[in-house]
This record gives sequence, C-alpha cells and structure tokens, in this order.
Amino acid sequence: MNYDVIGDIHGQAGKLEALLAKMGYARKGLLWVPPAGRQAIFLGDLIDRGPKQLLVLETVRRMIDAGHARTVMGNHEFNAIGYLTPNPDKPGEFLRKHNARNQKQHAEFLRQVGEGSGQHEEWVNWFRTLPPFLDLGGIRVVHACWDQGHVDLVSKHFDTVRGMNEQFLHAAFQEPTPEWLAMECLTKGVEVDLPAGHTFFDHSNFERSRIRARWWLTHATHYREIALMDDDQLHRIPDLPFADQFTPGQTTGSPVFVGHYWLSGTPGIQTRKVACLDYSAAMDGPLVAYRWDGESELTDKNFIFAG
Ligand SMILES: [Mn+2]
Repeated sequence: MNYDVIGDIHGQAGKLEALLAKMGYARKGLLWVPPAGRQAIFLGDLIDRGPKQLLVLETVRRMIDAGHARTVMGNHEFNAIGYLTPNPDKPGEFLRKHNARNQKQHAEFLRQVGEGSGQHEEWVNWFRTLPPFLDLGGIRVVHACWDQGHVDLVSKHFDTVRGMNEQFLHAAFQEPTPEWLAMECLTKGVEVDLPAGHTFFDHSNFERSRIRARWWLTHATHYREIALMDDDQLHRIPDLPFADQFTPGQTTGSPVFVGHYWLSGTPGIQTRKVACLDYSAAMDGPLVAYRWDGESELTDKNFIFAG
C-alpha cells in the first residue's frame, strides 16, 4: 500500500477537497475514493479555527469507515476530549479547564457543533477512538513527535476498537504523570524553557516562555537553532547554547511524518527521515500532502499542496 499523508486541516474543507481532487481522488456522492493502491493518512488536528469543521470530520470519517483513510489524534482532538470529560476528582470541573484561553482555542468548534449537543458528545467519543500514533511499517505517523518510549507506553493503554480507556485518559490530563508526558510529547512535541526573562508571541498572540523544538535536529546546540515559530519572532530567542533539557525524538528507522508546527514557505522535508506537513492551512497557508511510494528516504519532489 502507498500512502498520501495529509497535514493539519483545522476545518478548511475547501482546501481538503481541492487537495483530494488534485491527487486524483474521485468523489462518489459524499465519499472520496483514492486512486488504486493508495490510502490517505491524516495527521490529526481536523478541528478548531476553520469554517467547516463538521464537513471535514464527516469527510474524513466516511473515508476511514470505507477503508480509504486513517488518522492519528492531534492535540486539538485530545484537548476536545478533555474539554468535555468531567474531572472525577473535582466535581463540576473537566479534565481540561474551561478557562478563557482554552475556551478561545476551542470556541469555533463548540459553536459549529453546538456545545453540549448530542453530536458534540458523538464526535468526542469518536476522537477517543483515534490512535495517537500509527506505525505502518514503511512509515511512522504521529501528530508532533515520535518518541519510542512514549509510543510503547501509550500502545499498552490504547485499544484499537474501544480507544483510550478512562483510566489512561484521566492520568493523561494530570501533569506530570508518565501518561501526561507521553501524550504531551506525541501530540504537542518537545518543548524547551527559555532562559529566565525571555519570551515571544505565538501565532495567537499569546506570550510564551517555552519554545517548540525541532526535535529532529539531533545535534543542535543553540536555542535559536531549534526554535519553531514565526520568523518575525525569532530575533526574540537568545542565540545561546541550551543546557541538557533537550531530548530529541527518533530520526533513524522508517520515515516519520508530523503536522503541528505552523511552518511557512515552500513545503519540503526537514531531514531525509522526517517531514512536517503543517504549513498553516488553518490560516492562510496551503494544505500540504506527501505522496509516499515506498521510499526509505524522503524527497521534496513528493510534496503536493492546495489552497
Ligand atoms: Mn495544528
């Protein structure tokens, strides 16, 4: 089987349909059918921000049910589960706090799905069945970072039919349990604290003191080298060597695909073993795919994008 791996969609149904059409997928009623011998692999973050989140969910779920696609769980689906799941230790509260920042990040989904509605609950139950990673043999797929130790822990608690069990879910929202660390790494990647006094502003204009790290740069030494953020903020990151707090992910073995990182510019590989396919389709960037035909080293030539 060959795979078309597709980056974060965030409710941009128009970009998804344009990309599927460009890759030769055929629309049969409400179902998109891939060319023979291919399957679509979604990197998660189907929801939040964009204008047609339910259409994206319907489209992807229909493809999965027909055996034409698979998806991993993104941090936005994981957060959506925590947002609706009561906290067993704190009556009246939820696993993910309903504070202003979390509400703002999730508001567009809640509005489109109808907060507290039957379909809200149904979609969240479906999110719970999404695997946080997929090892497909020739490629590995995860929303933000492949770390074998975390993958092994999560695979012990994830049932491919019933999804994430209650116990794991509760632990995964309790910092700093091993379950929490694992889901943080797989769905949000490796983050590194800046030296005291340094901050920057992310794409939502939140001030942050932790950077998202290019975990595939296994020999990196400086903060600015590993920092993933908008170019216009990079000058705020000190050009200093970091201490020992950066643990890179795995970059040997079969290629790894991730989304998550809001890249910009011309889509291309990070290394011959790692490709990020998130080029900010949530806002004004294109939706990006990689057409994998069995190669063990990735190439810029296999990128395709729409929007
Ligand atoms: Mn995303």
